[in-house]
Amino acid sequence: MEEPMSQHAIATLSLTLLAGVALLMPIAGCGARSAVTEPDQLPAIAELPDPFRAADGHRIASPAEWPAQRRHLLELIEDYGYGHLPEAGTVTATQTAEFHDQALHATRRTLVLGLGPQNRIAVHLYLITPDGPGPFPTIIEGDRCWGSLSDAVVTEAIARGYLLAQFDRTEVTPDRVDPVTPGRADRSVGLYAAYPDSDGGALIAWAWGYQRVIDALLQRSEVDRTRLAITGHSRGGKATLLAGALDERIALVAPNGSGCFGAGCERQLFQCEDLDRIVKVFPFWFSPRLAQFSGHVERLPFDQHTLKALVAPRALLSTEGLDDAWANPRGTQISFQAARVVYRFLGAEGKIGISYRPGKHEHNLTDWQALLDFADRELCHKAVARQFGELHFPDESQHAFTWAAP
Ligand code: GTR
Repeated sequence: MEEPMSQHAIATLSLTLLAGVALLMPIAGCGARSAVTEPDQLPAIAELPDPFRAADGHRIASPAEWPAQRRHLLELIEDYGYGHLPEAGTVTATQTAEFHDQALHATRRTLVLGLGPQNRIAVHLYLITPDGPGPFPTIIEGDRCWGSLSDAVVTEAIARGYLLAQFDRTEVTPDRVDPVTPGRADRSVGLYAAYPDSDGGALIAWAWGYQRVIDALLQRSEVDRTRLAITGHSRGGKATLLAGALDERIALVAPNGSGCFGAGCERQLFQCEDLDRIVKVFPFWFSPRLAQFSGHVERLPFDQHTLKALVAPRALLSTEGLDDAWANPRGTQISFQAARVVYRFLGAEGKIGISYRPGKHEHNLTDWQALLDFADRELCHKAVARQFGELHFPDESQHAFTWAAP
């Protein structure tokens, strides 16, 4: 006959079970969770997934439940899409150059940031600060790898009173696959040399780069910590939206021409890039888990309106080229409309915008002017004539999603 369990044995067993449960708990920002449903076990969802559906299946009822729902949605995009953010660590900043640009009425500075373990990842940061008393609203752009900001953009932004901060996201992690581990971001240098076991792809590493630049900027008195904006183009726009979804310190998020896994849409496709193609050509941008959705986008538990909703109620503007078909401008409108339902639910409908211009895949002065107008309105409370909620394509939202705000 079995011995009855003593009180002590029961207590010990409960503690062991508790410890076992704790091991399965999600640890935000500290690597992959151990208990994640495999993609082939997830339900098929033909329409854009309902952003109000909580982890236990209930629909949230009020904005008071949104912070918890937001954490759930963040887990979905990290677990299945982009991988997990490595820890923040500390940031060092060393100024290497400074000169006053008389014609521009601004001071140009170059800094070298030291990021990651032992501050070993060197990232150059280029600041252009308007003359006059700060603190200034600040716009961060991470595409220095594609060249410095044009004179026209710099002149207009400085004249409107914005501090510009530019860096090269590929100094955080290069835009290439690891030579040894197929399909993963490069582990030989940069962030993933420091965190080789991370499940993150290049996009979340670049988003991490935006966050560390913000850490450095927040040490500077000329930067207005309440008026931080970020922007980037195409793959840099995907990283921009992701950083904006992750980091609530960012007041305005402005991805440009970012398409598939940016401001686009994975389920509403109009002769554009799709999940199957992007995980084949750029697997190292993502968590390895995303490739398991190839041929089964309907199992993806989020879509790009989910990332946009994660920015709410902060300001979000996507700027798009009407002829940039590969980036899915028509699907981008649909995901804008879906995310706007969440913005409305949170009482912030006017803070999500979309701006189309004629033309193709570039980040040009027209895009920047739309961003500056939006920033003038959202960050500087100026009256602005431009509208940011206009639809350019027929309204197809009723075919794309049937849910409404609770
Ligand atoms: C394309 C890619 C797009 C976009 C673009 C870019 O090759 O398919 O997703 O990121 O590159 O970054 O310019």
